[in-house]
Amino acid sequence: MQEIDGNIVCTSLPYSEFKRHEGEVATVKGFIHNIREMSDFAFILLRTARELIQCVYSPEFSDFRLSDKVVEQAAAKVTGKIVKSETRDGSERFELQIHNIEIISSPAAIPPVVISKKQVNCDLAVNLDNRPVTLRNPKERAVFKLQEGIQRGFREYLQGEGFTEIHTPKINFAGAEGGTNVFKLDYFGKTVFLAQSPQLYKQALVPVYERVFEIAPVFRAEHHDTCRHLNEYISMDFEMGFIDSFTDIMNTETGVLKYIMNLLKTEYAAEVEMLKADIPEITSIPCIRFKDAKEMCVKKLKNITDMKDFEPEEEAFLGKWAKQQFNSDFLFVTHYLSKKRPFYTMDDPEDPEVTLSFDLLFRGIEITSGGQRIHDYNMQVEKMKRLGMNPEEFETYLMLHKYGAPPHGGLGLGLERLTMHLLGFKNIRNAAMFPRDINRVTP
Ligand code: AMO
Repeated sequence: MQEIDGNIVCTSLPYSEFKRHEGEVATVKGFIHNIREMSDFAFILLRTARELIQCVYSPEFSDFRLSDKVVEQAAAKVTGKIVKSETRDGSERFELQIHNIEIISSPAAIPPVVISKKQVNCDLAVNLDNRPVTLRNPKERAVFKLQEGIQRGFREYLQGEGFTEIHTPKINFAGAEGGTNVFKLDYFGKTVFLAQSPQLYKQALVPVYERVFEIAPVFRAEHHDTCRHLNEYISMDFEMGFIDSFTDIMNTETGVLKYIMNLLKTEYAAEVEMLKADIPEITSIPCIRFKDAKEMCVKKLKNITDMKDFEPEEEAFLGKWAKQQFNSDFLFVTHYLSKKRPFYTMDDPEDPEVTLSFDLLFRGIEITSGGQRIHDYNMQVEKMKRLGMNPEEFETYLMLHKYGAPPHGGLGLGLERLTMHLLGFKNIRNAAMFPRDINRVTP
């Protein structure tokens, strides 16, 4: 913010500053979001980076005359006096009494979807087809501002705990998690894969930095079209060395989530309020073993056939159970079956049928997988062979184990999944800025 001849000039004078500058003249740059013309005056809402500023036009206090250039979505420089007014319920509000509007840039067409109302009222598909425009709607953009807060919280908390931020390659010679859901790519005549996760690299960096984290896109060639799967999503991963138990990872995740929720309540309060986000209170997160959770699901739900993993309805049931029993929106499920976890997962020495792993359910849906990894070279090679894998294909991954690794573990947390359930969305696409699914690669 600059002051020139007593006139405050800024691209976006935050509304919180208006009170302090009452009676002064300010110039604010933004987009004309909405115009409501009355008989002898008009309300013009100016959309700045994070707010809507109410501006009032009247020939009484302006030499300027509204013209057909003053239209919605025009980029404008509005100069006016900051004055106090009242909202309908009688509370204090500040607005700009327009002295002048300078149009900086004019749109060539009117938007294909109405974006100047409180929310975008159209089909999700139409909303997504027009994303560059619909994201201008304050409620739509608030979703991704809040998402920024989640990533910021993840980063800030982990940095405070001595983690180093890393970036690992997304074009890889081998798919990290294995299985069939990898995208193949022709790489100068060679077949390579898009990263399903940073798994193998984040582990390789444990002997380097001890504690690392990454926030980055990952790619999953999911062939099904569901409300909770994307083909590209943002994975928030961390990996930590010298752990005493896999519960160290769960404790770190609890700390991360508490920090994130607190940050959202404080620094993203406007978005939380606008989106009516239901921010959970976290004290501690209850835990249940997979076996016990499965037994409970089988007793309470009908037609459970898969005894090795959970169906979505079982997760939903467990979510409700955690709420009733512990008043918790979160539930850790631990000790998943060895058969169902990836090759790098550490088996429980007390019962090798199960692993030292966990998932975190949030309001009845999985948002995280994690666990302790194998750090011993012979143990890892032996497990790969047992699973029919060829250790020679993982030579660079196995350097981690061969040249000395500490006990370590980590997790992957799906950003869109967490956002979706914080905001009560039925479809994960609402929580993805430019979603990629089986039918959508644009815009
Ligand atoms: P996993 O494959 O379970 O584990 O993924 C971790 C978390 O990522 C999210 N997620 C998805 N979100 C949107 N669309 C998808 N298709 C999708 N698939 C997964 C979920 C899930 O809990 N390497 C391990 C993590 C680790 O052990 O560190 C992994 O990627 O929120």
